[in-house]
Amino acid sequence: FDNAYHKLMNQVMESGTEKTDRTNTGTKSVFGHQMRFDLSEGFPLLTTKKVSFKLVATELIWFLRGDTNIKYLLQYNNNIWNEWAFKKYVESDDYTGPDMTDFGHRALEDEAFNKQYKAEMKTFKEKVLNDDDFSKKYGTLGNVYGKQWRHWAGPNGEVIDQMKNLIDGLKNKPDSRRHIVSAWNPAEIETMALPPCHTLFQFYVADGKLSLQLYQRSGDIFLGIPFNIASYSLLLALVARECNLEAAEFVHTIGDAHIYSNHFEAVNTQLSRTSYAPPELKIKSDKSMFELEYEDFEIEGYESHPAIKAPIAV
Ligand code: THF
Repeated sequence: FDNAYHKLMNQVMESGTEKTDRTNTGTKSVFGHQMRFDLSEGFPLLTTKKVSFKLVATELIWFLRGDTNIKYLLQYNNNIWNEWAFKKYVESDDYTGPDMTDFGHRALEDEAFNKQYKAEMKTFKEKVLNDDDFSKKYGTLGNVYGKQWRHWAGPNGEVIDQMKNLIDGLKNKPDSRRHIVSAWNPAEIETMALPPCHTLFQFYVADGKLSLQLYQRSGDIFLGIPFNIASYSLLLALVARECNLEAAEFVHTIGDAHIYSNHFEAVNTQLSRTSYAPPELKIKSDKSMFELEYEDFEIEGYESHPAIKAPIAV
């Protein structure tokens, strides 16, 4: 599994095009890349750096619950979406602390500012966790994944549960070519903290086996992609289990596949490492996929190189 990912890192490092981006960090990128992961060979949690299965699983459960508020993630000490909620708060009229404009870059360059930022972020997290009114207002990321997957707003006020429709479709019409869930809702892009990177996914049934392909419009190769591979592989395993099918391939198609310029060193470190055998996923419950909790999952035999720290571009 690591090989497919290393090939992508290598390709972008060697022949990617330099490009500026929304976050003003600078990237090297390629357009249009595909990787395939066969789940019968194990679970694709990368081994050439430690990837937190807990963060991946709690984020996916959060999507599946239809939740868009980071409070749930914070309860599991999952901080991967904090910056986007924090950004909305510090840009609002309710925020009266020190100026946090462009906090992502300034925290990296200015140690005094970084201290202030960390203190403000800590207060923000505590308020999201403990103050219900605050959490309702500023813990939410708007109409992101969970909303679109489970509660897409139809034109006449009806609510479309794309995940339930997907499961029904897979059970009743496995050969259909319409097993699609879209997070890209053009009418609601403006109301999202970040337009969805995982734009659309499709399932495919053949010979009693289930495959899943994701179209990801934009992929942060070093920080995001290892999460995305594990997350959609977990989704494939859950949907297969729900429909009594065997999980076959996760096909990962990426539009703008980029490495941020401040990740180059981290990427080279990872490229110098040799992979281990992949772990196995265990689900220790009979509950439906919509009721599963993080505690119901176990990842067995995960041997990996140490984590590699790198800054997230906001
Ligand atoms: N924005 C950017 N620039 N990259 C992304 O990957 C990304 N996401 C989500 C939304 N916006 C994005 C957020 N997902 C990490 C991983 C996934 C994220 C955000 C952050 C991250 O920092 N991972 C660290 C560990 C963090 C920790 O331990 O708390 C890592 O080393 O893997 C793509 O979906």
